[in-house]
Amino acid sequence: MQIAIIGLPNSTKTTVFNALTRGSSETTAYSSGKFNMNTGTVTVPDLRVDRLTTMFKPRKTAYAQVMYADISGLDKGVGKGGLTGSLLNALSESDALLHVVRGFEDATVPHSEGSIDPKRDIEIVDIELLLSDLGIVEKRIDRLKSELDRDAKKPDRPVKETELALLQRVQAHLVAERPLRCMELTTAEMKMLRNFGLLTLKPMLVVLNVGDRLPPDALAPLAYYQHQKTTIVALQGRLEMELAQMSPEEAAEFMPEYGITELGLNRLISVSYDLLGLQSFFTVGEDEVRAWTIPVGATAVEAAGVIHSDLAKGFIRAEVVAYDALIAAGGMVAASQKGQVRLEGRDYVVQDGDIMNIRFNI
Ligand SMILES: Nc1nc2c(ncn2[C@@H]2O[C@H](COP(=O)(O)OP(=O)(O)OP(=O)(O)O)[C@@H](O)[C@H]2O)c(=O)[nH]1
Ligand SMILES: [Mg+2]
Repeated sequence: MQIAIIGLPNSTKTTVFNALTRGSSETTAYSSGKFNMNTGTVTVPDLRVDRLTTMFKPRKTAYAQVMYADISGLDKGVGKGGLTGSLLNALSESDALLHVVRGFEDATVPHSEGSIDPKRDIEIVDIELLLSDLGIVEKRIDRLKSELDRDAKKPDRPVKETELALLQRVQAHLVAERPLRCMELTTAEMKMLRNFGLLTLKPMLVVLNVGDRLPPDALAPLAYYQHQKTTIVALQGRLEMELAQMSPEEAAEFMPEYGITELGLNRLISVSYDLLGLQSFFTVGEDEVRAWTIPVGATAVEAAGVIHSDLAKGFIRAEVVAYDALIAAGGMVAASQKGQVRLEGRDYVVQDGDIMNIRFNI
């Protein structure tokens, strides 16, 4: 799972990336404008994993992880012929976009548009993404049309006609400047569009870097931005980066000084996890307590496959107990005595927080 960080030059993308990944990539007041990509893996904090660790005292604890990619070089104008090359590839291959917008004044940090205006900046990048999608869709429409003209009697004609009709709907949606994630699509249509790597179809999270002070109404100017599946989070970028680069003890000491009780980036990480439509199930034992990532709707056999392909191949049954039931019972044996541990088959739809033990045979 990869989330690509995008935004105008100098919009503080690398700062947010460093905050998320506890990294120390160079942040500069002058944008290089060149394409470059850095990736980092982020642990998803989860109180449930902490409580399971207390309960089972395993030798090892493993949290869910998400990869973030810091991408530079997305500038107004590069999209005149659509985003191209390595930049477009990197964006199309990601599962979601994290769009960083600058919302603070600082005379020492130049702004590519010459003034601070988050609403305008969001629109510049949004239009860029829309144009890129429109370019891809129109190229495909032209091609389908000429194929349909040429081979009037080919057996795959109905399939192509269906695709053409869908793409024309998609085109109209984009021309109306609406991102594709707001479009009503059936599962079959989603599948048809999946291979195009369309950018506005991806879930998007907007991060407003409010700078060194967090006003209580920080998000008010962006209230209009209510696209479906878009969440806006305010973050004190540089402060969060600096705290993330400290040891947890040091950070805990500094946080009261800045009047914050919880790292903003922890919330940001959880929000992006939800945004991706992801959820966790857990495996527990003396050896390891571990969170595994699956999409919402995944079945028991799919979940088994995330652990190891052999578990999916030789799947017999899953022993399942809900997180809350296990905590309430106080332990596995007690949960079992209360009849809370169920046996489920391969098609069981896994629920967020299920604790699973896969029985298999190979
Ligand atoms: N005052 C202030 N400055 C910040 C804050 N966050 C980032 N900056 C500064 O903004 C400048 C740009 O930050 P970067 O993170 O390098 O921006 P970027 O979007 O990665 O830039 P490019 O990759 O070059 O396009 C740097 O000089 C940062 O120190 C903040 O919260 N407050
Ligand atoms: Mg950068």
